Amino acid sequence: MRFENPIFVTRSTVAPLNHYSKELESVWESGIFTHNGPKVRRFESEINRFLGCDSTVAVTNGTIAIQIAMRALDLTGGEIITTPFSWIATCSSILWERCTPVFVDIDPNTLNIDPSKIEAAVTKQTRAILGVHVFSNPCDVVKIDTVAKKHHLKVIYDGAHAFGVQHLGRSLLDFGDISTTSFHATKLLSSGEGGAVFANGSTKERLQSIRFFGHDPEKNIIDTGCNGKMTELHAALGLINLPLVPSILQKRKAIYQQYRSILDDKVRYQHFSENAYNFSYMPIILDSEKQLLRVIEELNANNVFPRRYFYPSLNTVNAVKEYTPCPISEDISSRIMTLPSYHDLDLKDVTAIAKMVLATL
Ligand code: T4K
Repeated sequence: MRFENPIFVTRSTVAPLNHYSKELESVWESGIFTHNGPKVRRFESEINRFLGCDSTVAVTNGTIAIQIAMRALDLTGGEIITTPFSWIATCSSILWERCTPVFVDIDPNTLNIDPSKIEAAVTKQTRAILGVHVFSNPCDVVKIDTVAKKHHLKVIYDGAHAFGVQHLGRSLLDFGDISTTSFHATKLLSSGEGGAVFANGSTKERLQSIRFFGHDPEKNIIDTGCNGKMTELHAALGLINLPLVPSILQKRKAIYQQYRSILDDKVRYQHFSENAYNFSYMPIILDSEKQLLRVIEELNANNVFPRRYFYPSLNTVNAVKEYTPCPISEDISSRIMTLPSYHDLDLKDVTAIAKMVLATL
């Protein structure tokens, strides 16, 4: 069966257009489009309420979120221990901040940075650990925290995928010195482009200042900032989409279960705890890259477009000057892909896609 219309890896879930126009009326009335206006402040407090925290600082996107986090912790110029299995933004943010990424290989089951290998990578220049909750699967935050404390390192978690996940009794985005997330159009919660940094106390105040040219609330210049402000238009989109998150979570879980019920043990999956996962991605691990490419070719021929998240392994990209072997990440990267999953994807279509994969295997 060939789908008439293309099925992409994901599709933005958005509230009806008239909800957006309604939300925008007050923006048009006030003429306030940016500078942490009422929509951004309400978006932050609604996220706090949703996640059960008080730490949200909305920013332009999930990439600037990581960069602002690094600035707020004064990491510029240091070595940052990180994972090679992520989107390029994790690594490019480190390079953009004139830091050196030091790659530590991943656990082949969780697909997150292997905490037992971190300590061996610590040097006198190490300033921080930057972990990624891959596909929303929580890093081993307890072990990472222990190593960080022992060596006086800062911890940042890139939680671009991890919105809505609760772990050890609180929001997964409330761990580390700073956590970050993304509200890109492809994410569980979309504001078109957008992101947030999460921290408490003086770190939160510093993040608020850095995103706004280094101003304090009275507009005195107290820091070297940048322009990382979310606009009122993006916050308005985030606000109308936030109430959809519980039903998106439910639907994505149903899609995940449907794929697994058909693919069964014919492919491998990321290991995760069902209570701390948001099912926003549907990663499957094949036996080899050759098999993976065959499956992709077959799906493409049927108008289905999965994505190779994440490929290539970041320790191998040109921008990274020194190659450090990370055999597990390089191997997984070569044979993992994510299948289509989004709110209005019909379970019948999921069944058909899963059967196409099976047929190719
Ligand atoms: N850290 C991690 C671990 C990340 O995964 C990311 C981003 C970041 C940091 C940085 O966050 P941001 O700075 O992006 O906020 C996508 C996203 O651009 C990117 O946000 C995401 N991770 C990455 C994993 O995936 P592409 O290049 O795969 O997107 P694209 O344009 O191919 O879109 C995929 C499908 O989504 C399309 O086929 C259709 C659908 N789509 C796409 C867009 C742009 C929509 O339905 N609406 C849209 O507006 O990167």
